[in-house]
Formats: sequence, structure tokens, C-alpha cells
Amino acid sequence: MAFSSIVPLVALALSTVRAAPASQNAVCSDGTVVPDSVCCDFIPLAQDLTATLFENQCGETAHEVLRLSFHDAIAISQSLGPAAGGGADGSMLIFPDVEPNFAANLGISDSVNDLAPFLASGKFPTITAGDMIQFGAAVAVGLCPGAPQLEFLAGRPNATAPAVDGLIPEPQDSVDSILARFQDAANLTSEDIVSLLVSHTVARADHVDPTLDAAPFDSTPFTFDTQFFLETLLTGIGFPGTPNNTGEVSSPLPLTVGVNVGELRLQSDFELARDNRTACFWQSMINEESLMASRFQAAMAKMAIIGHNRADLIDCSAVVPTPVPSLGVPATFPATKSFADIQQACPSPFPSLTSDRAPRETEIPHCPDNEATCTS
Ligand code: HEM
Ligand SMILES: [Ca+2]
Repeated sequence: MAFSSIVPLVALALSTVRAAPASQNAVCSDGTVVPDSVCCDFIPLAQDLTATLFENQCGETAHEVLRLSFHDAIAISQSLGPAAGGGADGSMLIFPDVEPNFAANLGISDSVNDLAPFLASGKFPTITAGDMIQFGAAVAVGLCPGAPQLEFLAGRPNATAPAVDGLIPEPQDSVDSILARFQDAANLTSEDIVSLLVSHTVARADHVDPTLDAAPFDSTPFTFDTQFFLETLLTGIGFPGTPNNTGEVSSPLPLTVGVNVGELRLQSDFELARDNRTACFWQSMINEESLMASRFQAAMAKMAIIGHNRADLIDCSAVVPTPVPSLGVPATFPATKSFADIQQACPSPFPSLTSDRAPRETEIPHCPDNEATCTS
């Protein structure tokens, strides 16, 4: 019964494959249909990264590779010209002693050191440094519940020179300068910027407050949910570690207990949440997880090919692993918070949300899956 019911589906799938022009498609050994056989080389890379580097989790190493994809791609400037940097060209991996040493890239060498062995292994000879970074980010983000399946285009030529210093936005930068930097890099708009900042839903800072290890930007740093956009609008009450580090402002959930570090708020996220050019788009993300995911997907598709022509690349999106599903948890005011704590900057109605009724501020677990100890 079950067998007979799937036969027409199989027949349909085969006929679909046959109907496509034979010269255009290839079928990888696992059956994935791709426009070019070069895409198939990314399938074992995805498996290797998932198992050995990310350990199947939306943890520290996954977060760091996502950040690396941004820092590689944004290092380009229309006003300074091509010598300033090549965008998503893998320059971080090819010249690991240059860009990773810039102050704005503090901490990025962890992800460079994580990916370098995969590049040097000889197991993936067709994969360039720029492709490795952007593909790595697509694999990483797919491990975070609620994330979209990112587009992945292959074929970025290897960087021939590192980028210059000064092109990476920093948390102490003004909104004016952040908007100008993304515009100068690749004509990215204020909506693109907010859409890219969705990544801060799965992010923690190691270097903003040097006394803290992994200070999260929202209360769910292992979940690709909309809490980040909600929590950045709450009134700040304190600091998870030492106060007033450069680029840091007070946080609404600063409770630190041992390795469970309280929320840290970047000045840039605080300002972008409240600036009249970005506040309404920011607020519109709250409790709209699938809208947020699709906006992130679209903005990442732009970011991942900065410095390249789309037409020169091969669409290997079919080899990006299917993301883990959303947890389906609605946005919630964290314990001790309510709408009264929201610093609303957009005149549109604020979404109606439930509250965590716990009487005290909850600790944000340091480890994914609530493990007692973790390496990531
Ligand atoms: C206005 C632009 C941005 C600024 C000022 C900014 C700033 C920062 C800072 C200061 C950190 C903490 C680094 C540390 O101390 O360890 C961080 C972490 C992170 N950022 Fe951003 N960021 C920006 C945009 C982006 C974008 C566009 C992406 C990706 C598309 C991104 C992804 C991440 C991720 C994933 C982390 C967490 C890394 C980890 O947990 O180890 N950021 N960002
Ligand atoms: Ca989150």
C-alpha cells in the first residue's frame, strides 16, 4: 500500500529530472539535483562542518562562522576603490595574519582557525576560501531552530590581497556612520542592515566586556527567534559584567550567575532599534519569526556575493542542508518585564505578547540544550 502510493511520486521526480536540459543539470551521489557537478563537492563539506566543527549545534563555533561571513563580505568600499578590499573573497582565510588583527575583528581569528584546516585538508580541492566562508555560514545558521535555508552561490575567486582596516562597523559607531558604511560597501539599505542584524539573535560577545565569556545579545542565543528585536527595546537596568565598556550600553537582563552570563547590549543595536530610520522595520520583526527569517535570507543572499557578479556564480543552494525546524515559541516578555518596559520608537501598534510570569529574572544558560558543561 505504502509502496504503491510512492511510485507515482518517484516516477514524477524522474520525469522532472529528465525533462530538464541534460547539459545543465547534474545529480550528486546522494541524489541531489544541481545545476553543475561542482556543487556536489559541498555535500561532504556540509557533513564534515556539521559533525566535527559545529557538533550539530547552534553553538559558539556556528555563531562565529556566521560573524566571519559578515566581516569577510563587508570589507569592500566603492569610495576607496578595489584596492581597499574584495568583499566576500575569503581574504580572512588567505591572509590570516592581516585582517583578523584589526581591532574591529577581535575574536574573528577563532573562526578563521576553525575553517583553515578544512581549506588545507586537501579534501575539498575545488572549494575556494570565499566559498568556504559563505557556505560555512549557511550550514551554521541552519543549525539554529527557526533559521531559513540560505541561498548559496559557488565560484568566488580567491582573494589576491587583504582588505584595509576601517571597513568593519563597530558597536560604538553612530547610526549615520553605520548606514553610510553599508551603503559604501554594497548599496545596502537601512532595511538590509536590520535584516542582517537578525544574526544577533544567535550571538554572544567575548570581547566587548573582556571580563565576560559569551555574553548573549538576547535571552535565547541558540534559537533563531525574534527575542532579539523585542529585548533590544526594553529599558536598560544594568550591566552583565563591568559597566560602560566601549560600544556597550545598559542591558535589561544583566543577571550573571557563574558561567551563565547576563544579556549584553551593543550601543549600535540600541540606537538602530530607536532611530527613526530603522525603528519601524526593527519593531516589525517582533513575533514575526517566518517574516524575519525570509528577510534575513534575502539580505544574506545580497551580502554573500558582495564583490562578485551574480551571473558569474553557480547556484548551489540545493546542497545547503535543510535547517532544523523552528521551536514554534512565540515572542515573550522575559520574566520581570512587560510592555511597560518597552521604549517604543515606532508609532505603529506594538504586538500583543505573553509574559514569562516567573517572579525573578531568569538566568540565560551558557550551554546549548541546557547541558551542564559545554565546549561551545
Ligand atoms: C552594525 C553592524 C554590526 C555591528 C556593530 C556588530 C557588532 C558585533 C559585536 C561587537 C559583536 C561581539 C563580538 C565579540 O565581542 O565577541 C558581534 C557579534 C556577532 N555578530 Fe555582529 N555586528 C554587526 C552586524 C552583524 C552582521 C551583519 C552579522 C551577520 C550577518 C553579524 C553577526 C554576528 C554574530 C553571529 C556574532 C556572534 C559571534 C559569537 O557569538 O561568537 N553582526 N557583532
Ligand atoms: Ca535568540
